[in-house]
Amino acid sequence: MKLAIHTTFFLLLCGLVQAQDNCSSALELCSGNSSTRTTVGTTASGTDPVLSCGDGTVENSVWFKIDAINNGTAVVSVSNINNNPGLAMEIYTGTCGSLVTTGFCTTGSSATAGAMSISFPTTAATTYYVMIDGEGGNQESFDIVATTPDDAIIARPDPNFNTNPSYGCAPLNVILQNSSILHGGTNITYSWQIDGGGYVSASGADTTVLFSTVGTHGYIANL
Ligand SMILES: [Ca+2]
Repeated sequence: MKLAIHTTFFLLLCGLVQAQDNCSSALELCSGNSSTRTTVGTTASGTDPVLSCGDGTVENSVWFKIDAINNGTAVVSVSNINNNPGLAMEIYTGTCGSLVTTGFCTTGSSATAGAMSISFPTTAATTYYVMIDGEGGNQESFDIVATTPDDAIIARPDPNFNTNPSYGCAPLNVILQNSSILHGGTNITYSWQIDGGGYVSASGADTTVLFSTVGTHGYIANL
């Protein structure tokens, strides 16, 4: 008798991003993970750096950060800016309270089709802080996303795994071989769900399962 192995995936990383009022609580922009945020109700902080463009005054900042994993290019795009004077955006390095501008600063409003974007070079293992500020105290929601054309910033893994063997006689030991491609990140854990049961944590990226019953079996890998 043969066992047929059926594989499926489920992947979860990069939780919802929530904009934060202060640099110290800036939340990660994971590549390609678009989020709707707002400057409504946010404030300026004494630790906010100088705004180098637009009205030059920080009024109601919200904070994000981007972790570079390679030298390359990062792009931060903000859209759905419905008001005028709209929003300003600047990119910094360093640590909160003593940030240094990268020199990249721009503004966007309803007069710029509701969009603004900055493309900047990254250095591996560097954290970049992104400040979004309401021009003239403008309070409104916006969409923000960071992307990279060359694997420069932290991103979701590309999930994949192989089954070895994919069929055989019962009882059958099957190695679930993880072959996911990671794009940065820390504390990554792996777990497996077999035939709709509970998730079982793996000690590493791979795991071995003994199948005793004949039929088609399903796996879900959770990163
Ligand atoms: Ca703020």
